[in-house]
Amino acid sequence: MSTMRRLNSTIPLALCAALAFTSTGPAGVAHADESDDGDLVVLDGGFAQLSLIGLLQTQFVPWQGDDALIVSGDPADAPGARVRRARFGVKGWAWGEVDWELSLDATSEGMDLLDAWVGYRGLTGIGFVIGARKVPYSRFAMMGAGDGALADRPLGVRAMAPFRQVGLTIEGDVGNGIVRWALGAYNGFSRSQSFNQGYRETTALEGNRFTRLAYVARAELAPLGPLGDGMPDFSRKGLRLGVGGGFYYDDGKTVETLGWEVDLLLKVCGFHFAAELLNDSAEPADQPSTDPVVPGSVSRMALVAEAGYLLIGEQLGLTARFELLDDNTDLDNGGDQIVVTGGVQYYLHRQHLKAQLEFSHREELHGLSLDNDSLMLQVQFEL
Ligand SMILES: [Ca+2]
Ligand SMILES: [Ca+2]
Repeated sequence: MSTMRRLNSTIPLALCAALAFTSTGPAGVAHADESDDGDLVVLDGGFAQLSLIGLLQTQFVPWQGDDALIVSGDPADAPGARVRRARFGVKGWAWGEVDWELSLDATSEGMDLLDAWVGYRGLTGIGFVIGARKVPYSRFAMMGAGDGALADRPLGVRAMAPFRQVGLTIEGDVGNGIVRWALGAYNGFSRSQSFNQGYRETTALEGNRFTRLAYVARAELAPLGPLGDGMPDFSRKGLRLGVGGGFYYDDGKTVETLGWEVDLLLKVCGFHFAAELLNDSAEPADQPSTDPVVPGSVSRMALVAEAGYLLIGEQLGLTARFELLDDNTDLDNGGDQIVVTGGVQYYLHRQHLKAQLEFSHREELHGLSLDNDSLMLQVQFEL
């Protein structure tokens, strides 16, 4: 919750003041207006409160290399414009003990169910959530698609983290959010053919069909108080630190996958630093060990580090990201990549209305070198 921003450490505040002075000048307004962070449209019906949610992201790619492709994680198949995300829905509370969310996401085929869940919060320190939503695994994955500093999540996270599934989550917190934990059981995950396309998301309406269940757990620590929603540090408060770790086991019928991740998020005085290491290994569920047709086990990893700073008040930001991708740790091939992305962000109303211009370079460490760098402008409106 964005309103829970009380705990501060006082020592870094002096540093904050110094940074704010150098970045905005004597007349600069470094203090954030927290009212811009909440939902834009909130209706209160007494027993229930309801917020409209919506996300519209349009991308313009004036230039990119000839080898860049969406299936490979690049912004487009050819220079031009693309609606990256068009989403609409509602979320809210009822009777002070139930929260819920129902939203749709535009796809090439029409509209797909995105989030569809209800949570029971009637007990202190523990909650139960049923339905389709993101599984509690990766910090980058769980952060809202419109809440990053760069236009999209890291390639490594999109390739490695499971996102939404239908299932049951039990989650809780200790010490007013200093420790948070979550665990759950979900319909099994299903990977796309392409490494960069990662896990498929919604089989919400069809239910579980080709897999068994997947189990996910996550814990995170925020010893210096809440970090606030999203990646950029609009609040410009003193040092806040979050460390987390996630684990999943996907008990597939043909492939069993075990994944783990660790992550870090640090915010201070308009600066943010985020890092995440994701690892998984998949192996055939049944082991006819001598059959050469059955693919052997495969291990993958991705390392992400991102740093950004709000240069002017809460309007102009600079962010850079480094990624190391490895889609098979036993092979040296084109799947071993370094990706460097850098960009400038202009926020008119924080995450509600912003424009992001960024350049991405992908370096294939082995094998064929691909012409897949890209330049992209994204404009976002979020309710
Ligand atoms: Ca490799
Ligand atoms: Ca390249």
